[in-house]
Amino acid sequence: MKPLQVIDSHTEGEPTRIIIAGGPDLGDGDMATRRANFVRHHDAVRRCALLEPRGWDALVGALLCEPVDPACAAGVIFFNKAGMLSMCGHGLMGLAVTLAHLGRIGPGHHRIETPAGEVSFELLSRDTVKIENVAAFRHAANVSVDVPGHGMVHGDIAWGGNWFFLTKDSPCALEARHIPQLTAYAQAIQDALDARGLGGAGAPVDHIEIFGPPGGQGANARSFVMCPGGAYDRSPCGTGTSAKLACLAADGALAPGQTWVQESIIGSRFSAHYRRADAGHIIPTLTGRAWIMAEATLLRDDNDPFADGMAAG
Ligand code: PYC
Repeated sequence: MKPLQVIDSHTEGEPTRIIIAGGPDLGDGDMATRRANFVRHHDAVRRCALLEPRGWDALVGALLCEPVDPACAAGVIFFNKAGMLSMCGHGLMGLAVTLAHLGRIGPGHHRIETPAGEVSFELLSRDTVKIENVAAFRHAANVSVDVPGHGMVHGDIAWGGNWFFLTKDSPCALEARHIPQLTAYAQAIQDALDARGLGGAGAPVDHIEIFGPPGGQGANARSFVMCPGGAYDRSPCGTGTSAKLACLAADGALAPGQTWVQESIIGSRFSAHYRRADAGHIIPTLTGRAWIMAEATLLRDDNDPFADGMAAG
């Protein structure tokens, strides 16, 4: 493995590490094909970049790729400590400020290829990004799941670029001091969903999103999002906010163009709205802020027993 050149950013508190050079050659297929190649042959790159001792629990990774369509600004494959992500809203905002930092784009509209499809964004300033996500939709409403230790939990299953189970049932207030309790609760829901094989369109639901009242003025709701592998999203989660918009749209609770402000568990926010698409789907638009934190080269020594990351990290 070559040294990995990375740029670290955070989006409303949630970190993204983008591999800008030294990553594997995945061929010239579309991003879904390259992701399959990445999983099959190069998972050590994901582990090396994200797991301890070089990374940490919350870190989301991204591999910058040449796009198939040269009119796109880039292609990208997102991943985290547990495996691959189809899309990542906060990561896309981090990618936008990273491309600007590298001088590859200026303010204005740009398109990015992802495994979930093409996403566009507008760089509004050096730290503010508005993204138009892939189509989102609600797959199932008011699903009841028996969660050991918690009883029946009710929620919706929706796609926002990843699969989410969204619930308003919570054992405690959505406050940062309750993060360990919320994580254990979300994991219990995830285990119950897995045990029942509940998912959407043949894929497992692997993100749990819990809702409660907002903590501050001007927001509509606060959310706690647990990502695959058990880390919680410090941002309001772009694909999770998209899934929420799809549920609100399906319930007739939010009109097209109407603003929805979603808070994260640490109080950071995305502002969002949607337009209608075909087949009852919606196209979500999300605005948030991201900042560059570091430029680094990750080195890997074959004699290092943790060269490819620690299994527990
Ligand atoms: O912002 O979509 C998102 C996301 C997914 C996982 C972590 N963040």
